[in-house]
Amino acid sequence: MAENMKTLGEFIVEKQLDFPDASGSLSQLLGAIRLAAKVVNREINKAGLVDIIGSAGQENVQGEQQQKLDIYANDKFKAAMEARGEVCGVASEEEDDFVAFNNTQSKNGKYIVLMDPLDGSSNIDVNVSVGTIFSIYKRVSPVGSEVTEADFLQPGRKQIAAGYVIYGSSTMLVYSTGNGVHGFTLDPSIGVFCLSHQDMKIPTDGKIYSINEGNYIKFPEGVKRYIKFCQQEAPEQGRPYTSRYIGSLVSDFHRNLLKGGIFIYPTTASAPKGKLRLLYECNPMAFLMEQAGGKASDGFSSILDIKPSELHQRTSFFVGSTNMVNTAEAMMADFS
Ligand code: AHM
Ligand code: MG
Repeated sequence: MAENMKTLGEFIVEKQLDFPDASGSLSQLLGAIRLAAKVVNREINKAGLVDIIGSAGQENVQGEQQQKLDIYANDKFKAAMEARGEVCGVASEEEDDFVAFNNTQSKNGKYIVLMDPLDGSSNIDVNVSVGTIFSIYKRVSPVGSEVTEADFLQPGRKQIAAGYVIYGSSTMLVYSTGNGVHGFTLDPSIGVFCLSHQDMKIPTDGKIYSINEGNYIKFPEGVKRYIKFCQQEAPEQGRPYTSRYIGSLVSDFHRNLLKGGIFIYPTTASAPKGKLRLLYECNPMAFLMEQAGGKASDGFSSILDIKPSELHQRTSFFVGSTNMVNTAEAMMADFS
């Protein structure tokens, strides 16, 4: 059968059949994410029309307040998860604290979800791709009780699934449950995600480096050396590399995953802990990258081994082709 004649829904069920004891609750949860992704995609596609059909702060034709898209995405993903009862709580980049779902079915849910509902949302105004990032863990608190902060502060290594949605020239959902990374492209004419990228693998070496070079003078010495290394003339090793930086993590990550490359958001003099959030952005991307055969680090050691101490914790982030991350780590070690 042609690859793209398989839907995300069918693929999830097929994978579940590999585990005869599976209850199907993870499949239900992925179904909730798939549904919310389609709803958010519909709104993002209309974003440029907002000034024409009514700007934020005004009421739309149904008398509902127009919401900022990141709040809208947060509400839709949260609602889709609460509706299924598989999830006992959610933590989101959009919320100060985690949200416990307190109905009886949800309290019996096995999973917690961490998400960045609309990453890179400042890019929407200029019609650049944005994304949703999600991360799924089994709770550590007893089933039936109210979810606790400890459920959310687990190291990334404990993730049982992670993924992202990229609202790009095509909308795609890319996810892993720990058995490879699989990508599905939304066919807007039928509203269905179709399998388009099975078992994605990042090349071990790449030729693209992605970093906000405007911050160069604030970077650690190891990062400055690595940038110079990327720019050096060494044709036999494929250098100078190409610089590509969209400023939308999901898009930069997705391109590098397909083509090979490294993305770096280091600590800077003005952001000494880095900018990106460990739980909502870096852990899920690190899980996917390792599943795709690449590497994710804070510059010195694996992102997935960090034991989080707070929900909105930040970290430096080096992610991409294994050999590129290794070289960057070596330079970080030399100048630390
Ligand atoms: P956000 O969560 O506030 O949208 O910020 C995260 C975004 C990432 O998508 C992107 O990699 C990064 O911020 C870009 O930051 P900068 O503009 O400092 O380069
Ligand atoms: Mg973000």
